[in-house]
Amino acid sequence: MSRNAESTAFRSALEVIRAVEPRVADAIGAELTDQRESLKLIASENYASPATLLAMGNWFSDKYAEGTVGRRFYAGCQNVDTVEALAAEHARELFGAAHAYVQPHSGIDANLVAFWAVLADRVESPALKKAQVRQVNDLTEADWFALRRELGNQRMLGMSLDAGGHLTHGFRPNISGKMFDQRSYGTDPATGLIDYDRVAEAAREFKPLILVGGYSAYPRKVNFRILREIADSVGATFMVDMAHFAGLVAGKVFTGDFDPVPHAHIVTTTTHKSLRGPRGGMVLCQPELADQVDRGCPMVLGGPLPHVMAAKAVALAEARRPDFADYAQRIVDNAQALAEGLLRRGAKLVTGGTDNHLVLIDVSGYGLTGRQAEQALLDSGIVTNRNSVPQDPNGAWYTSGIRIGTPALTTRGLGTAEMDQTAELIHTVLAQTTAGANADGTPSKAKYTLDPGLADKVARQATDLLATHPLYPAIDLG
Ligand code: DSN
Repeated sequence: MSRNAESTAFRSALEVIRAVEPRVADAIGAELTDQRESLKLIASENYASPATLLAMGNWFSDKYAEGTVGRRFYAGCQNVDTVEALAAEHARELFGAAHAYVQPHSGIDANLVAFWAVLADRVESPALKKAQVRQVNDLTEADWFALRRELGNQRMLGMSLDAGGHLTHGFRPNISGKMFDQRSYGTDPATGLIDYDRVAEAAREFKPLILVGGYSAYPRKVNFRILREIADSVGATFMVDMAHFAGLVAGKVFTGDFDPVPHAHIVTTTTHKSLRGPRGGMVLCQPELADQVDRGCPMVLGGPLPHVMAAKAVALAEARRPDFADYAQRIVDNAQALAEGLLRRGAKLVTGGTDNHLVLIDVSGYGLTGRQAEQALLDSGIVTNRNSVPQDPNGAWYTSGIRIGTPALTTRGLGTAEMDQTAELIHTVLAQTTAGANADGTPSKAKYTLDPGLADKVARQATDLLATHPLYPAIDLG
């Protein structure tokens, strides 16, 4: 496809939008400028391909398609069937999965589908069998009441939030924490690594229905074979949320014990992080859970988003190409170069490095909170997010960490030499930022001082670094 075609497509789209609401067209254009000019180190973000982006902007958005391929509650879904079947096929082939469900709208949706598939399989189905009825509508009021209590009284064991787990793995502010009695496994305070013996001990004591593996801020590989053995030893279903590292699994950087798909009963993911697809979610599972997973809509989802499923099919086809494996390896090479560059300059990193796409800086080493560090970096044109570190004394709002990731910059084509330059920029800003004080003289967790001249200088250096690797080089909006 000619590069000119991409430019024409996006220019024409903006022209059409501008004729109706020019401020939206302007905001879309401004977003491209912002993304082009900022050093994006948010570990969960990426840049989808023009083909993926364009697959979302069309009349598929207008179609209702509740149900599954070939079994819809609406007529006229033959084209939606085509893209949903394609996306599922690409997902199965890419990950070597027995079954793929591509309807979830986001990561939390994917996790809810997975939780309810397990609850339906392990709690609801036996209750229906015991009552000798086929479906919940046939239960007596008393049996239905008892089943609802049982569904709401199940246990989940997942990674603690401050060790890098995710809010949707049973934490109270999220619906998963209101559904499940949750207990967490943390990491070894000395090394920051998962201590599998401690996980096994917690599983033996707590006897969860579901053991959850996966993380959003843990910079190391996880041995899913061991976690599966732990799950089996206590009769738990093993679920892995691979949202952050799905691209590394797809690109065969994580194989064997570190590939969750052959080990877990059920795997969830988003499609827009290291996998580089559209914003959305997906569930992969073993055959025995397939029917329950396919009931995701109407169990927890509304109508599927056919335009996003079309984009998932495109992005998953891209991920099946040989060059995606090279991309995935470069993500990790870049994260390791970034970690080494930071360590060499004296930064303190959780676990002392990384073997995936992310690095967690403990900014207490610079005398800062995560919030102060995040803002100072943003002033300097570097986009990151603050994140808790294990046993964080500053809680989830101020935090003591900065999480940085390389999927997006790797998509732009930056390599290990540029990661060292990036480490220099980050270190310069953090080392030159001073924590501020409240009016009463007590230390502030939010205020800080950074010389604006230095911030501007770093921002210019960041822009220069990015100029060598333009984002969407074929797209000229005029
Ligand atoms: N918001 C995503 C992240 O940044 O990790 C996960 O929900």
